[in-house]
Amino acid sequence: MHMSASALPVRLSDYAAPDWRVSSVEMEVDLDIASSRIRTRLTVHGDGQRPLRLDGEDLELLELKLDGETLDKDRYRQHDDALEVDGVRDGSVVETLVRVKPAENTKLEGLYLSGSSEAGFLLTQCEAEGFRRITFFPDRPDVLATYTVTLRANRARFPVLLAGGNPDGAGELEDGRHWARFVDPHPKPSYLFALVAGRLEKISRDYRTADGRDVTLNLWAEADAIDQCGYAMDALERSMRWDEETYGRNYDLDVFHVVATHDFNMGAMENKGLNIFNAKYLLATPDMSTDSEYQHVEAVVAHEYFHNWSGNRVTCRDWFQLSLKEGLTVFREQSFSADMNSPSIKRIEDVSLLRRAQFTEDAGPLAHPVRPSEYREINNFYTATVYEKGSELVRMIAGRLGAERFRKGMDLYFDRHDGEAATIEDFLAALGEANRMDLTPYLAWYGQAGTPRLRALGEYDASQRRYTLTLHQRTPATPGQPHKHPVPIPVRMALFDRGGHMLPLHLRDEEGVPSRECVLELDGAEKQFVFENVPEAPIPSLLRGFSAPVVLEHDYVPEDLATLLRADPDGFNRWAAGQQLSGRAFDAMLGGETSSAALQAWCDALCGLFEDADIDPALLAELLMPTSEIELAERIEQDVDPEAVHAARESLLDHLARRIGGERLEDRYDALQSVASDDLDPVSQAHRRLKKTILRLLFCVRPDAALRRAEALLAQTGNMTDRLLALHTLLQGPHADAAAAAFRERHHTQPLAMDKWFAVQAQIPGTETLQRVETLLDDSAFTLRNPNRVNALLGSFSRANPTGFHRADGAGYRFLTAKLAEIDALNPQVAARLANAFNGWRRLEPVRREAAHEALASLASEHALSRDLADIVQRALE
Ligand code: 0A1
Ligand code: ZN
Repeated sequence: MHMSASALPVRLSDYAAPDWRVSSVEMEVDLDIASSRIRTRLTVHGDGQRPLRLDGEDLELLELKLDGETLDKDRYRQHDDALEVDGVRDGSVVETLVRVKPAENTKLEGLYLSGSSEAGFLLTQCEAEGFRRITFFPDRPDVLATYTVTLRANRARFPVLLAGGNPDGAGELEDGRHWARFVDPHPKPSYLFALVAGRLEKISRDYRTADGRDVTLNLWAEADAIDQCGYAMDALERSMRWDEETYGRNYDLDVFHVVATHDFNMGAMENKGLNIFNAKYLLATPDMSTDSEYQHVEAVVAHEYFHNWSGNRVTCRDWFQLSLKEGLTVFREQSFSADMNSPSIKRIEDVSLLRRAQFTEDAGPLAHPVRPSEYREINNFYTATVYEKGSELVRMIAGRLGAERFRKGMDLYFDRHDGEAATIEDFLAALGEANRMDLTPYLAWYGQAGTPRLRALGEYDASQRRYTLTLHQRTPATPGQPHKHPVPIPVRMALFDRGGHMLPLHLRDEEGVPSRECVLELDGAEKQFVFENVPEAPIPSLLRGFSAPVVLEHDYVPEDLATLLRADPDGFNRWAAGQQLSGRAFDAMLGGETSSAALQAWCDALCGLFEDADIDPALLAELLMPTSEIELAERIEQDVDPEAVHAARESLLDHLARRIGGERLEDRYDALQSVASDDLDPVSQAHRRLKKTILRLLFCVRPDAALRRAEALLAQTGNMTDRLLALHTLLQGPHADAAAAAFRERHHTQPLAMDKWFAVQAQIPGTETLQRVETLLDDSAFTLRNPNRVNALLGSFSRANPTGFHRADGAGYRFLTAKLAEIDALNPQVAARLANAFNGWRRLEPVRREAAHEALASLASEHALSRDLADIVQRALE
């Protein structure tokens, strides 16, 4: 067994307050591409009982001083990952000088180079543990200090020098060098440190906060992209206003910088006063970006800005509390996006992401609680569970409190813990105490992995006009957690009559005016709820708005789901009903039942909605699409055959397309296309969304008609949403290569467009695609060094192309593991994330299961893997 010597796990139960704290950090950084020097002075505090231990990784120590005196070798010890200094006293100043090599840093963690040595710029990424790759420091989030940072560099090569905080002077030095100083008065953990240096352009805007501070907003990018920042600037301003209005939170420095880079491991980073963004979440133009990318830019700009309070002003005590900032900030970001756009479409998107990414994670070998209890590599815990499920937990609690009480609780949380490193208990305590409520039962959600199954059983007693709803919960076992406890589950619900009208709810023992919607609290394993005066056997609409992150099990007859799909006034619930119905139709199809009642009911309802002149076209587009292959595969307990899943889903689409009819599809598409514009307004966006769905359906019944329309669209359109739709369609026809070449020719100078070019080809269904992906590896635009490029080609292939990746001969698996070994040597974080594609391997049918197992096992045995990748592979194999 090769793998790699894996470190001992870090455990939440072992948490101890730091021996040494740091009150202030002074840094002097001499920047250069090949070699940079960092001098750091730390003022430290502690009782002196133990040596001062500073984390450090890949640092060359040049000097070490304690209270001004250079230390002899017998006064300190240097380990692989730390420096231990003896004789440190309370209030001592510890000074280190180190050298690092940014251009050789392919991990993109610490100080690194974005772009080429000649034209690129320097930047840092510190979360979670990158600061220790810049200087020696107690690199843990509960050590908060103020930072004074002086940057020095050659002016011609690095005209722009930025660090987090307020500017505090700048000037010239000898030999064409210059300097700039920044002071951040807000105590912060080291993971929020950042600097940027190079040739960058900016756009600026003045902003006055609600509490009267004048702030300069600067968005920075390389010269060729600076005209692509306008949309992000507007989004930033909207985010700032929203946080003032919704949470009463203002920005707190004189300047706010945001920088775009094409070389970034994640989406973006909330460094105090100096956010750094993966360019794909900052730059946007109609010619280059899809509608959904515009939405992402708005959401990620908001997310990082919102972190200024939920994460920066109040940070996390330790990395187990990661969801304290991430779950909360995703929740805030989702609420903002819902306010800026269509709330029901936003909820549909969020829930379908949760089901695709988080439910699958929770059902596989990497399942972990929102607050994990141990980790080997923290970078592997920036997961859908910590982010998306974490957000659902905040949403549940916010729903439990109601808007006004939630705001009161949030005020207390922010005020009480401002400048502190807090825990999830602190969060629940503040929300509870502000409202004299006990929210501790919700803590159970944070500690337990797995998606609860909520069973609902309805019984109608006609003689009593009484409807009894029994709710029952059970959470399947997950790795390391065989026994589960009940969690509080709020079930928002309504009752409908057979005609699709909502019934007034007379819940037994409840006073007051009957409402049409209520929230039932399931606070144990099982509970019954009795509704009186119910005139007929009702259709329950359960878990409205997705009121809890659970899987709902209820024995609906298909016709009842169809009624909800047709008639529920809430768009999200219509979609949820349609998803359940298509799931049932899928089950039947997979079992060989090609014309099930569920399929009929689904097609009939959608066919009716297709003719409905009042329905929002964006919603219609969502309703017309059956559940994704990834979610459908989750319905199968064991022996998943991805090809069979694909075929069954295709046949659902086929039936629907035939039921609606080729002619009607063509007419509707042509009508939408006749009024098409490239604008970003909601109506144009909704039309594009519907056009995409219709072209997909049309391709099932009249492929030639669909291909003709795609050709025309590719030639005519001025926006990326349409162009990508056209390319996606044409890639499945006889002129695939010509279409791909035309797109490449047009966009070869735009990295973000080229990512889509790689991605859309990697997603062509079928066993042939592996060959195409292998060829694309040799394209001059491909490189394993750029995370976006790797994710576009290899991520799309392995995660968004089930029939391509899961070839029965195992070639997809062997291909991916070979690439994983290469990528791991360059960038462990990227490799580890890519390896998640193997998550569901144990549930595959035996032939594929064996092939996947073999590929994973040889990856582990034949290579010395990074801690990041070894951790994922090990857990997958356990
Ligand atoms: N905190 C960032 C995400 C992030 C996490 C880790 C990173 O490097 C390993 C970079 C960014 C966010 O939630 O936006
Ligand atoms: Zn975040």
